[in-house]
Amino acid sequence: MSKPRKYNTKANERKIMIATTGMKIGLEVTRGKTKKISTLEGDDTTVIIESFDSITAGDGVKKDDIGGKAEFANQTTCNVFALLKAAGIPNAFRGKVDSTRFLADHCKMIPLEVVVRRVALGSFLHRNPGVKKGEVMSDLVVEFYLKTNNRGFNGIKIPECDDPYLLFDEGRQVFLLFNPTKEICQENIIETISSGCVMPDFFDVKPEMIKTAVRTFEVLEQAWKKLGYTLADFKIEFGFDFFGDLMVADVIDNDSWRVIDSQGAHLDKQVYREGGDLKTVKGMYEKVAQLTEEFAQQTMEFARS
Ligand code: AIR
Ligand code: ASP
Repeated sequence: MSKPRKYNTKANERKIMIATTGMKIGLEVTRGKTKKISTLEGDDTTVIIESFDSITAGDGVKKDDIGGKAEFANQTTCNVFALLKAAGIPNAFRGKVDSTRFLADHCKMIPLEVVVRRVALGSFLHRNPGVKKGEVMSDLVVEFYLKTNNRGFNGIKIPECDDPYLLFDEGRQVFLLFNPTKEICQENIIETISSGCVMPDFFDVKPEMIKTAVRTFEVLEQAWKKLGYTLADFKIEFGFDFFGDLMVADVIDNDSWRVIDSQGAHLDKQVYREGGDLKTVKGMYEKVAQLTEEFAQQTMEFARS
């Protein structure tokens, strides 16, 4: 077994665990399709993230409730972030509160989805028609998508699709947006927006985001490998904590990645996207929640190294 790398834990050491007894929920910060994020009364630096039983696909076109999913999602996220913390990857996770909720640093979120890929699957195949499904890439691919809402971003209308694929033109300090399901070429640019309207100092932060996204992927890839599975790809989100440090934030659960066995069978949301029955889907989420409990063991290995 290869020795895990050591990461800089400076940012993590600053974290203070807070007692959850007597904790009062404050205002709702945001609500997504599968979770809600609220502040704590009298504490601007902390949020509580609660998972729901809902599952969606295709930008919410397909939607169901699966009893128990909230617990599985919360358990998975807590296991994942505990491992990342042990590996020294700066992340917003503070600790599990109960079966469906955890505490995290209240971060100023960057409105981007960062996808890292080892195996060519999903939307990557649409954009790269020459690549074979399931091809393993020796160099990880890091991609960015703009998080949009109802086909818009900060008042800019983007009628073509939500969460467009994003390329950078650093010289002009702009983002070029594309429909993720179409080939990437000049004619297919759906919008050009100034990077400043997404984040003023984006190009200064971009290298650190890429480095952290790659490290995060490598840690989780290794963790899944030890259990006999392949982490094919994942989506993570970043934010800045109270101190202005860049953190992996939000959640990382079974909706966030593709995990496949040696036959290429999915343990993740792909089963739902492809029309699997809800009982089978629930079984997958439960299995992933249980499997990621093993990450705790690996957390110890990081602690010993
Ligand atoms: N993802 C993308 N948007 C939301 C999520 N959760 C994840 C998918 C997949 C990876 O990002 O679950 O693991 C790449 O998705 P796609 O569809 O671009 O191939
Ligand atoms: N996350 C998106 C949704 O929930 C797309 C997907 O995962 O398929 O609709």
